[in-house]
Amino acid sequence: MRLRSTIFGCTLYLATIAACTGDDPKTGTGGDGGTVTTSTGGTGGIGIVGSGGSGATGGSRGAGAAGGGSGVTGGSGGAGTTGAGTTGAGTGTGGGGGSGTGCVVGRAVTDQPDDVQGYQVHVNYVLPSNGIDEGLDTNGAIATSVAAFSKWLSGQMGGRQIRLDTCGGQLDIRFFKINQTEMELKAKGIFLRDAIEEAMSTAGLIAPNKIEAVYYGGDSSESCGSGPWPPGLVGHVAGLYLKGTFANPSIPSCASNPLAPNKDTPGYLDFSILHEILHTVGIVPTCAPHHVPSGHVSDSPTDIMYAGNLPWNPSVLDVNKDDYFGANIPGCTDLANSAFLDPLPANAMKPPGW
Ligand SMILES: [Ca+2]
Ligand SMILES: [Ca+2]
Ligand SMILES: [Zn+2]
Repeated sequence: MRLRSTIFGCTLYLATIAACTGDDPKTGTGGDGGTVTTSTGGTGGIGIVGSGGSGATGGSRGAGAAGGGSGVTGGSGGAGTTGAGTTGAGTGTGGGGGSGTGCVVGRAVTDQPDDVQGYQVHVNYVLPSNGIDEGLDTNGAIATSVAAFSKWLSGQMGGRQIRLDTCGGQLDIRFFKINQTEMELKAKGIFLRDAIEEAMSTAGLIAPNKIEAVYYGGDSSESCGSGPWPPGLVGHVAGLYLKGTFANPSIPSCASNPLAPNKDTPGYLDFSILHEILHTVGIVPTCAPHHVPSGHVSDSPTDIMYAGNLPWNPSVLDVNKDDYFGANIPGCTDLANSAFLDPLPANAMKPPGW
């Protein structure tokens, strides 16, 4: 079924991951023994350690002097044996890496093992096939942006948190490249978000219990972000379009806005991706007293969900708490009851249609 996207006005025109204990893939300089995902000792090459097991399955890859790739200490135990890669033969060294978490250091191309269960926001850095890779997933830029909006949101919610997908205590960010060019995707117009969701869905990258927050490093013709808005449009991908450019020269490019420089200073882009995440949860519902189409409020331009003619200057989550956070309107979607919150509210609600 073709999902129809909704464009949200609101002038949305607009670190490095620390080592996980015991599972530190270190890029080798030896021969390329091939890519492995789980090593049994001695296999050369650069790989990602699987969840740290014990004994034979959790062994380490060899640190081959002559080219067996570099070692990854994975799991506990698992003495390596001599392994042969495609081009290099490595000698395995023993495991003893402690309790591996299965988290990678550097770029992850999978949804890594979750620290917590339940509904959560998983973060992605997505590029078109010919997109410029700025390494935002590995240089701390996206992690800082997420830290900034989530800290701000927590402050607005009295210490409650939106549940983020983490691995080994660090934000889990997945890298994904879409097999379509930047221009092909830009040509989708208001359906860019749908195209991203479709590509990720086809690749099996959308988990039923997750909002996939996408930092897209490509162009957009319509906005700097968009999101689904259930129940009218049910979806999992909330998109931020970092390189959006517009036909109207009076509208600044999305890239004229920087990502947050630190966790205490969320800015336009950081508020924008949060705005789209809140849409994805079902905010603002039509039953809210200040609702204006589609999924916004009209009562103040300081509201993160504001849309209207005034410049958007987000600094408040639901001004007067009467529309979508703690409004307690029977039958109305309310962020305070969302299953995405930590601690989990009593009678926690999934987004409508999930
Ligand atoms: Ca994960
Ligand atoms: Ca309000
Ligand atoms: Zn919006």
